[in-house]
Amino acid sequence: MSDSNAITLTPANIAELCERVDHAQRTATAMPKLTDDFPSMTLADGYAVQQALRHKHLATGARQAGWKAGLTSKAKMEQMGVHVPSIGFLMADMSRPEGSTVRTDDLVHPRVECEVAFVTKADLSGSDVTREDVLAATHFVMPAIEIIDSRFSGFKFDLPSVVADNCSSARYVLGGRPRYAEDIDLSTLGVVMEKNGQPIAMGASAAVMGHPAEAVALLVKVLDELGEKLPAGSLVLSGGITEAIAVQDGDHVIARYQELGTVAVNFGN
Ligand code: 0L1
Ligand code: MG
Repeated sequence: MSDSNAITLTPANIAELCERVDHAQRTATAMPKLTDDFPSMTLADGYAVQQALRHKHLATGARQAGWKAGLTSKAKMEQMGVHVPSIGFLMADMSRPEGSTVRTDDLVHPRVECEVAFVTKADLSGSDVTREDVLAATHFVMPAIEIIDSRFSGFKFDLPSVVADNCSSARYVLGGRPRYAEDIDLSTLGVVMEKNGQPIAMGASAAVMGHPAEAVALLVKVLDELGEKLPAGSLVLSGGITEAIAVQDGDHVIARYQELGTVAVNFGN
């Protein structure tokens, strides 16, 4: 597999893989990694499939809420055996209310991550955007739980396949207390995640590329390579502070953030 920026798939291949991923996501059915059939698939091919999927959602009239950065911590990259962060899109209908119950029957391998969510007030674009640019364009930040769901059987995948699968995006829950970014130290925020009343993962926001705004800057650079920008009013999930924790029917998860309050979600059917 090459990480070259060249698209090698034909438009017909991209359309076929888009349908394959969409079916796996909609029916919660595991599929083999895409590189089993397309071994020379590149990272650019993965993004081409992801963009086709995004356009398919938009064509139905669904609203895009924003984007997410994934695989942003060294621990997460090691856990997943990949070496660069990646991005995915967030549709408004992936959002679930704080304290609600997420259906596990609609998901293949659900796992939860604690993330800082950014809401922007100015457009961000270009290949040289910095952490400072991101902070200046940030309206406020909120605590979030991202529910990721890799659709690959046996949980076996590589970077082009994960990117095509929209970086495992599935659901997200916002909650807690929105704060202006300038009122808190975003690099040292602590978070403790509890599952069924037991602390199960903890970390500090510096785990996300030293500062979560760095992950947002990286996301804008990837968008630039895709010919896109981050419009004002976007929601951005900046990447998991903690490792991803598997969840199942009956689980209750609460993330307790320093300065930002708590976010809770239940899993059931
Ligand atoms: O949100 C993320 O960090 C994306 C993770 C993609 C790989 C996985 O399913 O763990
Ligand atoms: Mg994540």
